[in-house]
Amino acid sequence: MKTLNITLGATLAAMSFASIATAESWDMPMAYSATNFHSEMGVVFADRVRDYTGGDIDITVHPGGSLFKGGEIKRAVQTGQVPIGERFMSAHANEAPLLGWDNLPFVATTYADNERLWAAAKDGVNAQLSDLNLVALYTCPWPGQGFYFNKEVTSSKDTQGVKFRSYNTATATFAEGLGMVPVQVEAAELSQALATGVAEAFISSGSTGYDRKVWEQLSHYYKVNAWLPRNYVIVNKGIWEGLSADTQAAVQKAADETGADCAAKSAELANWYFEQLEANGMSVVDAGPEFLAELQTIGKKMTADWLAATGAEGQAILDAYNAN
Ligand code: PCA
Repeated sequence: MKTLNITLGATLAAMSFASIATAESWDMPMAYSATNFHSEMGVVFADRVRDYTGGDIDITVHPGGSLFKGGEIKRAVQTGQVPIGERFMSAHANEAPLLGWDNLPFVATTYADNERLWAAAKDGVNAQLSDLNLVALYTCPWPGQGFYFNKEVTSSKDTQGVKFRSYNTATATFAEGLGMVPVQVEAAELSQALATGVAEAFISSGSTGYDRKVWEQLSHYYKVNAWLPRNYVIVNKGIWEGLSADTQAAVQKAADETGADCAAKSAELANWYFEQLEANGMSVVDAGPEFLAELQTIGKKMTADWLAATGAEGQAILDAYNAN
């Protein structure tokens, strides 16, 4: 009996040594505030990964650009400074144009259409990410994009010279088309940019306006629903490929479930955000016909620019989307 106990004890010690040896702690920088649904879902993802890998991968989420700023997260993951991180996908379209698939105005304006467009874009996007030493685990859409201003706007005659916070090159193009002056600012720094006058307008969902309490400076939100851009959780390709097939499957299961939950949460919250903006004194209305017509004209140019940058690959995505 004693021998058996000793053997058993030694086996348990070896087993726990083995699990300590393979357990990994991963820091996961995220760009948006801790209470934003993307960040909350990042924590759900981390919990699921811990659960499904039996504790082998222990992810700590760092929201709000606290570990790396939004603009630094992709490079940090690419270079392995951190194994995993979350970022706004179309912010990287200047480097890899296909990643702007979700930033095409008025092409996919519902969650269902955004999902269909992603289905058409996914393989090409994943191939570009692989070239960048990245693997996407899940993506999650923001609610539809509209315009924030500090005054009533009925057409581009009201927007000339306005300092406009953009979040990628495509939104800078939009701003220029409206005679505005773009300045790129991370969401985490948006309140400060508005308070100091660096920016006085921007395009985003109700979500970011709510997170940043923009009613303190701004008065009008114009619903446009121009597109539903996505965040993605990306992992360093070398680190990913170093995981066992079982661990990869467990992490991917966590990712698939979290991506679906996150999209559902986004849809559920979309109107709630508008209610909060209104409750805090903002006017939240549909963009007027003149303004909308101008946005549609600029939008066509933005899609043409994207097709020029992505060539046959971009066209194939749109063709596949339109054929469905
Ligand atoms: N909020 C993010 C990106 C899209 C959105 O709705 C932002 O404004 O930075």
